[in-house]
Amino acid sequence: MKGAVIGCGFFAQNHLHAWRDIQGVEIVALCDSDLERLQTTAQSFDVSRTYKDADELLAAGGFDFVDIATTVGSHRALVEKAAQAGVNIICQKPFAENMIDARAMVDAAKVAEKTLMVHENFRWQSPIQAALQVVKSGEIGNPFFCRVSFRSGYDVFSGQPYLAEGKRFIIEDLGIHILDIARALVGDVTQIAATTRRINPNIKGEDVATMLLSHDSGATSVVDCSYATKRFPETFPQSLIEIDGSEGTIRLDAGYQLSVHTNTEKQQDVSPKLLPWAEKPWHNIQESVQCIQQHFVDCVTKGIEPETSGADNLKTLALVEAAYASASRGKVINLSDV
Ligand code: NAD
Ligand code: 89V
Repeated sequence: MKGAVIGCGFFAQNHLHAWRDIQGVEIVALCDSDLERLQTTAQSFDVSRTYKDADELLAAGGFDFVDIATTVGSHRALVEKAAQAGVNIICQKPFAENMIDARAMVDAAKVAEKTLMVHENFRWQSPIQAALQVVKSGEIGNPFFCRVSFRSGYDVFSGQPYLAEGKRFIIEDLGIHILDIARALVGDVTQIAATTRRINPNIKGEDVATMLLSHDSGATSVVDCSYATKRFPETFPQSLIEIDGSEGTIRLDAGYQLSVHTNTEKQQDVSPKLLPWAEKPWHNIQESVQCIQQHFVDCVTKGIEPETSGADNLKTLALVEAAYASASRGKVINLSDV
C-alpha cells in the first residue's frame, strides 16, 4: 500500500516513524507548504517525491491513501480534494472546525466510495484498550458510572505553540480524545453539561473543562480535563479511568496500573511499549499512532469500516460542540440538537 503524507510538522514525525514500521506500507510522497519542514522531513525519512502544494501532489498521484497531518483549518478542503482524487484518507483530529464541514467530509468520502478514518488515537492506547477489553468481556456487568480524567501541568505549548492562540483550547484539542474514550467505554451520549475555566493567563482558550454526560445505556460519566494541574508525579499523557459496573469495578490508575475488582481482585501493569523511535512520556501516544495506522491498513485491506471512521467521529465532534454550547449558555445540551 502506497501513501502520501500531507503536513510535515510536529506530530507528523510520529506518523512517519509508525508508517516505516508497518509491514506492506511505503510512504512515497510528502507535502508541506513550509519548504524547510518538507525538505528536512523528506531527508529524515528518505522520501524522494516532495510537493509544496496538495493539488500538485494529488494531481501527480501514484498512491493509495493520503494521511492528512495538518492543523484543523485545512482539513475540509484536503479531505474533499483527496476524495475527488479517489484515494483512501486518514485525517488528524480535530476532524473539522464545525459539524457542517465534518458532515460534508464524510459525504465526500462516501460519494467517492473511499475509506475515511479520523486519527483519533487515544482510544488505541494499549492501557485504554486493556480497560476496554474488560468492559467488553462483561466481567464487571453493566457499567453505570464512568470517569475519564486527564489532569496535567505539562507544557504542551512549547511543541505546539498554536494551542495557546485559539479561542478554543482544551476541549477541542485534548477533551476530544477523552470524550471519545468515554464513548468507547460506555457508549453514545444523549446529554452533556460542561463548565470551563482559563487558569493560565498566557493562553487565549480554556485550559480546564469538567463535563457530565448521560449515555444511551443509562450510564453517567464525568470527563474532566486540565492543563493547569501541577501534580507530582506528573501523569502526562495518561488518561485515568474509573468504571463502576453492576458486578464489579475497573480502575486505571497513574503509572498504567489496571485493577479489576469483582469477587476477587486482579492487578496488572498495562504500561505501553516503548517503541524504538519513541520517547517518554510521549511513548503512550506514539504507540497508539502505530496501532491506529495499522488498524487503517487492516480495514482498507479487508474492506471494513474503521472503528474511528469519519462517520463515527461525527459523534465525538458533536460532543465537543455541545460541551462548548453548554459552558457558554449554562445549560444542559441534548445531542439531538447539535
Ligand atoms: P504543526 O503546525 O506542527 O504541523 C502542521 C504542518 O502542516 C505544518 O508544517 C504546516 O506548514 C503544514 N500545512 C498546513 N496546512 C497545509 C496545507 N494546506 N498544505 C500543506 N501543508 C500544510 O501541527 P502539529 O502539532 O503537527 O498538529 C497537526 C495536527 O495533529 C493537529 O490537528 C493536531 O491537533 C494534531 N495532533 C494530534 C495528536 C494526537 O495525539 N492525535 C497530537 C498532536 C497533534
Ligand atoms: O493529542 C493531542 O492532540 C495533543 C496533546 C496530547 C498535547 O493534547 O495536542
